[in-house]
Amino acid sequence: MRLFLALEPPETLRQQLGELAELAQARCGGRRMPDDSLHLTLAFLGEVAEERAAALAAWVGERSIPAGEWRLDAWGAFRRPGIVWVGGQTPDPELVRLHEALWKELAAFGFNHRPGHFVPHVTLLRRAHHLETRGLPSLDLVWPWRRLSLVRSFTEKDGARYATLARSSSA
Ligand code: 2AM
Repeated sequence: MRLFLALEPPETLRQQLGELAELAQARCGGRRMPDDSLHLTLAFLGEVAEERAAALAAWVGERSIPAGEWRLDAWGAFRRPGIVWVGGQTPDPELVRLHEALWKELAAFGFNHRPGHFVPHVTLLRRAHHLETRGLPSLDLVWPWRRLSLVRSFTEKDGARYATLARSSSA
């Protein structure tokens, strides 16, 4: 099964992000992420066998992560898959630390972190036709995060669907 570690937004923020996704879609086209799928990926694990997935779920369920706040103040786009996202103007240092600490621990499960620059972001649109985000409203949102989620991704005909398999306890 395809798994990743993520932060899930608090409900009020989820709604705000959904409204931004609607505005962005009107301007950029493409497919809007359903509100209940909005998330920040901290570590993408790819295909994981069932037994290892159960061990990962237990590991997530038994731990906590330090609490933090992520400031969302920038629109961005990834050209190749046509992604429009919201995130920070610079990668948030606390999230970068968390991302690095998680990958160190994941090594104990035999996962290797493929080198690549970590850009914390929330994907709002996929397959956008225009990647121009100028003219969209300026952002200043705060995402208070407390818990880590282990999420499974299912591929369906109209896009990916996600199911949360485990959550860490509150810090
Ligand atoms: P995206 O939203 O930028 O596409 C489930 O697919 C989650 O894992 C999404 O947040 C997706 O990021 C991310 N993801 C998918 N493939 C990935 C990869 N090869 N490396 C890092 N993140 C990936």
